[in-house]
Amino acid sequence: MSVIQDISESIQKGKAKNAKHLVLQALDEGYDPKIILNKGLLAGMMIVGERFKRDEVFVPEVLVASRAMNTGLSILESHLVKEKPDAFLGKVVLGTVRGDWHDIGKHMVAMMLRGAGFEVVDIGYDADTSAFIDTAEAIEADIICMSALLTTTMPAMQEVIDALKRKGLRDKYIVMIGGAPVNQCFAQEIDADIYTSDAMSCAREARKAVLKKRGSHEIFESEGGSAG
Ligand code: B12
Repeated sequence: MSVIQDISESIQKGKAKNAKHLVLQALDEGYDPKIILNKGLLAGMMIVGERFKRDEVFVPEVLVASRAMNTGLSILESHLVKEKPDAFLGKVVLGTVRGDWHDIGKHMVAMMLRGAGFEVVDIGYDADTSAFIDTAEAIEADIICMSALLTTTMPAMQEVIDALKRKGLRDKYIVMIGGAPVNQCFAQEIDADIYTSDAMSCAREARKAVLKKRGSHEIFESEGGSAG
């Protein structure tokens, strides 16, 4: 069995220490960090997700798997985002919305945003409306990024946007949303500025958006993307 399969197994079994050692071993063996992420860590997490869906494993098992996943992810961070960003792009407040504990995707988004040159203030999971707005005001953020993994917590994204409107702050911030159940249609419905489906495109669209807001004439056509 390859070290990549071992990594997937370690996530499925929720063995955080093993995950850490195996990720280091895979890096030593010269594996591309993206392969380690996609075919090792995420593949393992997806298998856990399928078992969870079929009621073969329950919240405690998924929780330990998530911890192992986040441990592996933290080792990979500096390898995934190697290049030093050429410029400081701006500040982002990032959190998973109220009622929602899912934070693996959020960690990946934070990683990619930092790699792109943003300062990211991560307000964690189960973050309420005031945490997003107060933090954005306090650090003079450019972007508010919200993550949700449950259909039942998606409305909390709208609450943040509605509160921004009530306070007369809506146009001050670029609002980005994401997470598996979120889509472009929902982004339009709640008046978010940008939806993207993954962490890489989140960083790319965030970069485009701040530069556009500042009136930069940089040309981005060659980068593609799925901005809303
Ligand atoms: C791990 C997990 C948990 C863990 C979370 C631990 C943690 N630290 O994150 C625990 C055990 C706590 C958990 C609990 C629950 N979970 Co859960 N969980 C999952 C699981 C297996 C994996 C999620 C994950 O990490 N995916 C991997 C990451 C990398 O993907 P991602 O989050 O989508 O992120 C990517 C993109 O979406 C995007 N992105 C994410 N955020 C953002 C933000 C922005 C701004 C942008 C632009 C992009 C972006 O970029 C990321 C990387 O590319 C999923 C199943 C699945 N296959 O997804 C179920 C799942 C999400 N859970 C589910 C459910 C039902 C629950 C519970 C209600 C179960 C229960 N009965 O208690 C509870 C709710 C607890 C709560 N209040 O939140 C359902 C949700 C169904 C729904 N549509 O509402 C799922 C889909 C499982 C299922 N098939 O039934 N869960």
